[in-house]
Amino acid sequence: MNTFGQLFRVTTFGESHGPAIGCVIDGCPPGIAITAEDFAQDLERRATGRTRHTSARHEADVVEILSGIHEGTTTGTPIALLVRNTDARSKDYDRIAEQFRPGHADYTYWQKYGTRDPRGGGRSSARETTMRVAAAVIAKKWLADRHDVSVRGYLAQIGDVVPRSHDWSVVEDNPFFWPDAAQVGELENYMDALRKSGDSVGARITVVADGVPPGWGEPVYGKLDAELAAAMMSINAVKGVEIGDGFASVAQKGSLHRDAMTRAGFQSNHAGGILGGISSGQQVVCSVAFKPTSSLRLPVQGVDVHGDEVEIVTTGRHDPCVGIRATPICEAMLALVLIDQALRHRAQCGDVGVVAPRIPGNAGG
Ligand code: EPS
Repeated sequence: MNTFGQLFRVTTFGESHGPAIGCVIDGCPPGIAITAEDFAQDLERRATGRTRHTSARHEADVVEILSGIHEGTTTGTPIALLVRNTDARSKDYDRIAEQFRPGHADYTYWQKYGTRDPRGGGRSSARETTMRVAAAVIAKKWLADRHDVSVRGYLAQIGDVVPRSHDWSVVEDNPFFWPDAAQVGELENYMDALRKSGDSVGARITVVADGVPPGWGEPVYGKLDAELAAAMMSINAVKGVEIGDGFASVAQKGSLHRDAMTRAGFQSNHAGGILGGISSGQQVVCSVAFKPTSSLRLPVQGVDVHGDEVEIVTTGRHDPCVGIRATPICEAMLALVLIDQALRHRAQCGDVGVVAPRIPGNAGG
């Protein structure tokens, strides 16, 4: 399945080392103003090769609009977007074409399909996330224009390093999307040492949506939190998703976890803005755990396609921490879930309108 969403449906296609990757968005509302610049900004935030801390592969990542946008406005017809691959170096994969990198999808793709495109991991490459980010540029624009909803995120942990303070205004000023400017030097040193060691490390991303009105999300099988979990889990290397306090809720008492309500607003946001699968009007808060990437130059015991035991060494251009550039990807999945749920809510409950009393959703995450 390469399609995501029910009413705002995104289908992505393409491999990391093929001629191009792309997507088709069906069900996009008409009248959204979109410029090439809108795509460029978010694609640049996600791209490799922009700092020494990510893969050195330098893709131009220019979006070509093939259909569905006329004179800077969506027309309501299918939107087709294309990004050409310009810096694939397939010979890097000659050596491991017949091997399964431990911890990688190489083995499971082989077991499922009986064949695979080994160049850059083919379809299992993080390169596929480019098109999610591109599609979400349109989703973010609609959410902002129609509902004043904004989506943003930051790197909340890398290895065992956590931010000592939180300032949204510095997140976009450093290559890590890190909210504590005083720690950026420490992170640079951490990443330099990690890269030299040949190893990789995991990370946690937190994404939030502000301004989501109460009512988005379907209460049983299409819960907003369930769809967020599925959306985040569909990103390469993701191993965990939390909504609000997530796994910390296990150790909490109900008297702490419930978010008290007054006419002036909610008093806390342990729930992460979702109750019973439906948005409460508070900030929607989602945290995502990324595993350490598996393509390492450090040797590891493995098996090849002939069933022989081999020592596997992966050279080439790889991310020592895929979480470093995952903030825009998690934002994208949050935006895609929200636009789809908003359109579904409009379809079924658009006539209901605002119901009293409406408690201000002013407590942060
Ligand atoms: C990736 C390996 C590297 C990354 C790639 C993801 O590329 P290559 O396949 O050429 O070795 O650069 O990410 C991108 C190209 C991208 O745009 O995100 C991997 O193993 O997943």
